[in-house]
This record gives sequence, C-alpha cells and structure tokens, in this order.
Amino acid sequence: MKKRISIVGVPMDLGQSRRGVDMGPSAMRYADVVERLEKLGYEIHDTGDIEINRIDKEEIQNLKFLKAVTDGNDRLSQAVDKVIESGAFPLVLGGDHSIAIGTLAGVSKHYKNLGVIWYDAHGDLNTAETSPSGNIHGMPLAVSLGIGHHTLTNIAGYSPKVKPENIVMIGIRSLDEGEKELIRQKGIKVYTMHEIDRLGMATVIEETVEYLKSRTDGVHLSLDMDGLDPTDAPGVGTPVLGGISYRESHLAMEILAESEIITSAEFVEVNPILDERNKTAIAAVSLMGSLLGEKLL
Ligand code: 6HN
Ligand code: MN
Ligand code: MN
Ligand code: MN
Repeated sequence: MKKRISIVGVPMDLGQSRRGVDMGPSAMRYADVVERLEKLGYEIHDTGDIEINRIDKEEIQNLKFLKAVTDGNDRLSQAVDKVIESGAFPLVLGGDHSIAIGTLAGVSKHYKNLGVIWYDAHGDLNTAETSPSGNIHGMPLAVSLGIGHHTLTNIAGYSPKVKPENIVMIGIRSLDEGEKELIRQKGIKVYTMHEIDRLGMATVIEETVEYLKSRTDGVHLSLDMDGLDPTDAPGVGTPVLGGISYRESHLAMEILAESEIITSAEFVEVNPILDERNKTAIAAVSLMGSLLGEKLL
C-alpha cells in the first residue's frame, strides 16, 4: 500500500502582528507541495484549510486574539487527530507558529512519549507574564509544556502535551529573559547557533536523533522558517540575522529522513507579503521534499 500524507492548511495570522502569514498555506500549495510529494510515491490528501474566525473583540491582557487563536487551534487539533486515526502522516502548513498548540494537541494523545524538534530562531517559551509582545506565536512551546493560559493549555482536554526532556530546540538565537530561565529550570536540550557553528549540522542532527530515539515513541518536527537565515528565507514576520542556511537545513532534513523517526511535521511562519518571489514558500516545500525522502541522485 502507498504511504499516505494528509495536508492540513492553517491560515492563522492572529498569533502575531504582521498580516499576511495567513496566506502561507496558499503560497506553499502554489510552490507545488502536492506534486512534489506525489513524485516521491506518496498518496496525498489535501484536506483544505482550517477555519479561522477573524473577529475577536475580547481583550485579555498580553494575550492578543486569545479567543480566535484558541478556537482555531481547537479545530486544528481535531483535524490532526483525525488524520492520525486514518493512518496518514499529518503535514500541517501555517500560518504563524501559534498553530503548534493545536497540532501538538492533536498529535500527542496518540503517543506515550512524544518527542518534539523545535527548529526556530526563537524559543516560543513565553507566557503572558514574560512576553514582550503579547503575541501568542511566541508562546506555543510553553503552552505545550502546560505553562500558560488555561484555555490554551487545555485544548483537546489534556495537559501537558510534551515533557521537557523530550524536546530538542535547534537554531535558537533570540530568547527573552523568561524563556532563558524556563530552559534552565526545565533542563531543555538546546542547540543554539553557537553549537551549530561549532559542531556542524550533521553532528547536531545525529545527536538529536540519538537522543530522541531512545526516549520517545514518535517525533513531531515543528519547523519555523525563521530558523533559517533571512537571506534564504526572507518571507517571515520576525527575522533574526545569523541563522541556519538553506543547505544546512536540507542536510538536517535528509538526516531526519534517513533516521525514520519523524511521525508528523508542520512548516510555519511563511508570509508571502514579506517574501521575495515566493522564495520562502519554495524553500519550505523543498525542505518537506527532503524530510520525506527526496534524494539528489
Ligand atoms: N515565532 N520572543 C518574541 C515574542 O514576541 O515572544 C518573538 C517570538 C517569535 C515567535 O517566530 O514563532
Ligand atoms: Mn483520537
Ligand atoms: Mn516560532
Ligand atoms: Mn521564530
């Protein structure tokens, strides 16, 4: 039987303040995500986009658009849950990174010890108390650890979604004070840009695979395109200089493909309004190809 992938689009842009990232799923479809993965021999089912309610009048301190973000993530978690129950691989296309809350809520109930690779310039470990922006896309990893506003942590009716020792963060180069404290307090494994420069991406990913393989029964890849350097991925809302190159990212995806540990994935923060000729969406789709087994020869 052909291996199946179900694509779930999430046109969410309310987790941050720059409009346009809601068009990310369209941009990645336009970059031929379906055709590219079909070529690898998969049966692709594009389930379309999750509905995002754009009207949110509730004002909650330092949690912008809390209700709309909660509702969208609630629907996303149900959609992802269904995909896994159908036996397909869930491939979620964002949208801003707040959607990791819903993806992880739908995925994690199917595993005893879900591993998470957080590929990002940022930690996304803020709470309303520590966030400098009030943007929920800076909070999804904390929420998944059970830390944050209860409407977010309780999506899908259980909490936490992930244990700190099952997380590996890669590409990190911009952390707020509260995030640094949480990383130390929880002992989360982090490869900042310093370790990537020092060890090389091959070693970083090989160590990541080794670490997660022994302790988890499934691994979710949450890939924020701002983990890449802005020269390679300019179409993101919160770019940070000094990032992972396009080539290093391909190498990372290829080693993950060989490892066969990845059981679900999401690609987020593609903002076509800020992009150059769809470059960031094209890069994202190319990385998906490598993650799912595409080879150069
Ligand atoms: N992302 N740490 C900053 C904040 O506002 O909390 C930036 C977060 C960026 C989040 O890129 O997914
Ligand atoms: Mn279920
Ligand atoms: Mn992020
Ligand atoms: Mn980021």
